[in-house]
Amino acid sequence: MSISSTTIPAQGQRPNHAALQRWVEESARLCQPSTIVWCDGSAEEAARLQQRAVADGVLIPLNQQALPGCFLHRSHPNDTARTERCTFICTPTKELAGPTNNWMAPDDAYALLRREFSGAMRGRAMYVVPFLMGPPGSVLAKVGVELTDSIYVVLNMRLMTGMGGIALDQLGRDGAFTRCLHSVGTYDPDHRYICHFPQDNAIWSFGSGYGGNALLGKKCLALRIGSYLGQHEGWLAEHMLLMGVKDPTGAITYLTGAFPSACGKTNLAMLTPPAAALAKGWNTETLGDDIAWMAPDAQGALRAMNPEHGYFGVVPGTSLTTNPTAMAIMSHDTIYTNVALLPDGTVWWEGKDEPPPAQCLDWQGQPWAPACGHKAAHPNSRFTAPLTHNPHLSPKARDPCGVPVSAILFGGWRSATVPLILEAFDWAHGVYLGATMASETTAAATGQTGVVRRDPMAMLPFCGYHMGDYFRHWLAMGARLKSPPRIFLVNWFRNDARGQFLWPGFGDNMRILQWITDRCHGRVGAIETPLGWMPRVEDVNLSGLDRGRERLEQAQAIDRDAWKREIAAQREFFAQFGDRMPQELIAQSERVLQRL
Ligand code: GTP
Ligand code: SPV
Ligand code: MN
Repeated sequence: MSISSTTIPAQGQRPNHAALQRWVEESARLCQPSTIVWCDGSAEEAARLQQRAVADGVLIPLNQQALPGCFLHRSHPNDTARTERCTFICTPTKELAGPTNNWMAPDDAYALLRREFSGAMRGRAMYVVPFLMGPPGSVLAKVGVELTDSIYVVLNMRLMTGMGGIALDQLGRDGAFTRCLHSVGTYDPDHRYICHFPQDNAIWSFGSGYGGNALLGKKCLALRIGSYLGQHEGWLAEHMLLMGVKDPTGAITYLTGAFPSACGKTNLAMLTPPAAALAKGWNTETLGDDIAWMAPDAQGALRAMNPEHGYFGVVPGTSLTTNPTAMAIMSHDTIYTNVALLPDGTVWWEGKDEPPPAQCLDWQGQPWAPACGHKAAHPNSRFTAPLTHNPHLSPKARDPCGVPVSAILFGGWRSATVPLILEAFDWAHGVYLGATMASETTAAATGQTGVVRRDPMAMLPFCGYHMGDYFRHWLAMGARLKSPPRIFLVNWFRNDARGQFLWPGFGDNMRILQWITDRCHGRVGAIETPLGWMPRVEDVNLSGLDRGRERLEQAQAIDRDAWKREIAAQREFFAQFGDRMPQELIAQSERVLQRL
C-alpha cells in the first residue's frame, strides 16, 4: 500500500529525496495522521502555525507591546523536565550501552514503540520537520528529520535548529539523515519512551512534549547519536558551552565548559564582565550555551562549533543583574515555557528583577499569590529563542570551520570540597578531572534534587555508548592534538559555614576567566597543589570585591580528609566500568592520593 495525497492529504513542498519520502510514508501508515504537513521554515509558515497553536490553546499570546512576538506555553504538569528513567540506548548488546545507560534490545524497543505509535496521530497532523544541526556547509553539520504531532515542537525546532529549506539543501538528493519519530501520545509517564538506535541513526520518542525529550535535535541527536558518531569518526560531541574571551590586547581566546544541566552554562556563555574589567578591555562573546562539537584540524588544534541555532535556557534566576544578555534575548519573538503570567499579559519568575506580583497565574494557570507556598514559575521553566537575538553573539558563531579551543572547563554544583578553580597538570590529568566530576542534582531532570551524583564531563545522561569507552576516546583525542587545550576545574557553588555561596558568581566569574586566559597565553604563574595548579591570590583580579581575598582563600581550601573520601567515591564509580575503564585514570586517582 502506498499513501497518496488522496488517503492522507499532504501540504507543503516535498523534497526530491526518495529515502526520505519512503520513510515519511511508512511512518504515516504506522501513526495514521489525518494530514501530513511538510515544513519549510518560512516566516509565513511560522505565522500560520502560531495562529493554529493559539486557536488550539497550545500557545498564549503575550502582551505584544512589551513582548513582541512572544508566547507562553504551559506543559502538561507531569511533563516538565527530561525523564532519564524513560530514556534508552538501544544498541545490539547491553555491554555497548554500558552500565550508566538504560538499555533495551532494538527489536524489543521497536516492537514496543510500534504498538505505542500505532494510530497515535489519528485525527491530527503529522509535521515533517527537516532540520540542520551545525552551520550550513560544515563537514560536521548533520541533518535530521523529525516527524511530530506537536505544533509546540515544530515552533521550538524552528528557533533552535536550521529548519526547512536550509536542511534540505544540505541533505541533497541522497544525503544521510537521522530519522526522528515523535508523538506526545497522552503525555502519560507510564507510556513514555525516548529510544535511541545509534546503529540505525534513528530516534523514537513517545509520550512527552518537553525539551530534551521531544526537541530531538538537541540532546538526542547532537549528544547521544552525536557522541556515538564522534567515537567512530574521531570527534567529540559534548554537553558544553562555547565562548570567546576578549583580553586587553584585543585577542580572543575560545573556551568550552561542561557543566551538568542547570549548573551555569548559559550564564557563563553570556557573561557580562564587571565594569572595571570592561573598562580595561576584557569582554566575552557567546558561540553556544549547551552543546559543542569538537574535532582536531589538520594542524592538530582542537576546533569547536555549536550545532544548535538557538537557546532553550533556564528562566528562573535570570535577571538584569545576573544575565542582561539573556534578558535581551528573550525580550521578543520568544517562546516561554512554564513561567507565571501577569494580569498585564507579561511574564514573571522567581529571581526576576521585579518583586513577586501581588497576584498572577502560576505555571499551571492557577491563581497565585506570594503567600501560596509554592513557586509561580516552574524551577525548570525555559525560554526558546534563536542565537541571532544575542547582542554579544560571536561573529564566528556560524563559521563552518568552528573556532580553535584554548581551554576546557569542567564544573559541577558542589557546595563543599571542590575548590573554585584549579588547572590540570596535563591532558590525561584533565580527562581525569572531567571523568570524576560530580554535581548536586537539579530541576532539569525529574527526580530528587540536591543529591551528589557523579556526572563525568556532564555527559552521564547524554553519552550514547559505554562510558569506559568514552573515557578512552577522550584520552585518544589528546594524543591527536599537537597543542591540546588546557583543562580547568571550576566550582562556583562552594558554600561557607552558613550555607551561603563563597563566590559571587555570574559576572564576577570573569575574574576567574581572566586567570584562565592569562594561563593559556603563558602570562601568569601558578602554585602546585596535590589537586593541580592553583592561582596565587595576588594573580586573581579581586578589585572591588567585598572580602575578596578571604572569600578566595576559603573557596580554594583543600580539606585533605574530605578529599580522601572523595577519591574513594570516585574509585567506587570507576569500578562499575570493569575492563573498559582506562587504567590511566585509575592511576591518576592513585597519584592524587599520594600527593595528598
Ligand atoms: P541547562 O540548560 O539545563 O543545561 O542549564 P545550564 O547549565 O545552562 O545552567 P544555567 O546557566 O541556566 O544556570 C542554572 C541555574 O544556576 C540558574 O538558576 C542560575 O541562576 C544559577 N547559576 C548560574 N551561574 C551561577 C553562578 O555563577 N553562581 C551561582 N550562585 N548560581 C549560578
Ligand atoms: C538540559 O537538561 O541539559 C537542558 C534542557 O539543556 S533539555 O533540553 O530539556 O535537555
Ligand atoms: Mn543542557
